[in-house]
Amino acid sequence: MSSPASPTPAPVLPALAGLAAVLAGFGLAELVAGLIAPGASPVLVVGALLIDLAPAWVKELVISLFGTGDKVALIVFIALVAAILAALAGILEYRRPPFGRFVIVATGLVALAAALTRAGASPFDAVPPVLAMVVAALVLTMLINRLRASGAATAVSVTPAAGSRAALDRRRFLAYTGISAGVGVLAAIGGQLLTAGSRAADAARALFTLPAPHTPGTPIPAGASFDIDGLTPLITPNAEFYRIDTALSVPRIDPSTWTLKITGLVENEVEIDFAELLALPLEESTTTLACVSNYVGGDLIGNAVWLGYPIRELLARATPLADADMVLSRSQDGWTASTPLEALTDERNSILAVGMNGEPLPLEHGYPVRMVVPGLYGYVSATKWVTELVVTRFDQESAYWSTRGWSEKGPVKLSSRVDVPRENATVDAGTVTVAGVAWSQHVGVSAVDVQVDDGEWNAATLADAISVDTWRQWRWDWPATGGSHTIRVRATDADGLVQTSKLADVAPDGATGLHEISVSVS
Ligand SMILES: Nc1nc2c(c(=O)[nH]1)N[C@H]1C(S)=C(S)[C@@H](COP(=O)(O)O)O[C@H]1N2
Ligand SMILES: [Mo]
Repeated sequence: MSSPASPTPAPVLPALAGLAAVLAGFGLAELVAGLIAPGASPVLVVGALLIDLAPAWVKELVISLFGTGDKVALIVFIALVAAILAALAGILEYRRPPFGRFVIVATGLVALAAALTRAGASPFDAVPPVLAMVVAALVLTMLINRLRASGAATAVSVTPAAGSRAALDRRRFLAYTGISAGVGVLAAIGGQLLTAGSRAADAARALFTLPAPHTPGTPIPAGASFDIDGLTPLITPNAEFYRIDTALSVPRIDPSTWTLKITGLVENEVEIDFAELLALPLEESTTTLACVSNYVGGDLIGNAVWLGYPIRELLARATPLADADMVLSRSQDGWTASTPLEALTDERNSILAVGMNGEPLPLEHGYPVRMVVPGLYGYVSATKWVTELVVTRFDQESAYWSTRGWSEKGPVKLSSRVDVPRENATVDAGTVTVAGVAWSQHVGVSAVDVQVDDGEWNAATLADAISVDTWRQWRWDWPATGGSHTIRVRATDADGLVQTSKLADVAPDGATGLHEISVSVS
């Protein structure tokens, strides 16, 4: 028989063995993470590492492709890479042992490094990746040995007895492979259930009743919103509020353990706990929050009624030294933002927020406490899960995104958006309502103009302003005639600055350009 000395089956079976081994290791690691080290699951720590390593252009690309589905996209990406490495490990282990195990150990070491370098990592966080690595390597060795036994049998299957033994070995191999993969999947599901169910933060938030505001916010004028189908609501419901952050698993802080420290260039260090914060005279204010990654016409912007305490008052207790010019705020998971000290001490409503639209902050929007600063993009001001304010100087410290290609200061740029009609809508000739929002946080919008094709600019009607810190709705009745048209919007701020038509990318400090939509009129 012309059987080769070392039979080489199609790479499918070794690849399957690799996948099953990695699933088993990964699943058990998820289960153990759920039991002893929530947040240290290998997928999450590797994801967090990738997020931290991504330069500005990658973040921008991912957000432009997937929007707030960026985290799902990242997990799918990690799963794909892991599957490719697993298949490769299986094939290598079959052809050139122990190189398959080397691939697994190398990948495991990356996960281990990722787990131990996270902010606030504990030694327990080493357990899930080490377990994943050991289990995957053992299962891989076991499965490949099975496969080799069946392959060896195939190679000499000259007699019917040897042939049926080969078939039996192959069935055994497939059964063990299936069992390994199945155990892995079940363990991973168990781990997910554990992490979702047993969290002090969820329970505390569910029981927490928001205190009534000591100072109610400026009432929202009746004329602040138009009743137009498809127009963005003036106040964004919490469930629809955009979410952008680097936290792959939402930090869950038990409020009874939460404190905020004010340190750095101050005369007195200040520390305050959650009960003390809630006992202070809380104020309500409506502020629009925007992300620097919001492209022209995009929806990474929202407006909410926040309940919180002025940061200026807490900073006054700490008394910043004369040479300080920045506050580096830090979140529980180690993210940082650099806010000009002045934006936190001047008269604007810069707050430590505990409430959002009449509810405790949702977990993903920073529960129990976040910052909200009118006029600055979120990446330099809106720290969620905030636990420390370091009073410092721009020439001494840099924040998370400033070290990744984004500008260290980020005032929100004057902008406007058309919501109605929708892009590419078909409308009937006659009077068509064109409407949208415009914003220039902390300066205020004074006018909005609309242009059809290359015609005149027409003044839109502005809804009443809540304050200079919120977006304003606008509307314009368009006498629409048949054909295809382009509608373009442009805002002017309270200082008379007209929104530029010059295109700028979102990096490094926010997009510019005019939003335009195409419609056909029939
Ligand atoms: N802890 C933490 N806070 C954060 C971020 C983050 O990654 N981590 N992202 C910031 C960015 S870039 C923005 S735009 C806002 C978004 O707040 P939201 O998710 O509540 O809309 O949060 C800011 N606060
Ligand atoms: Mo952002």
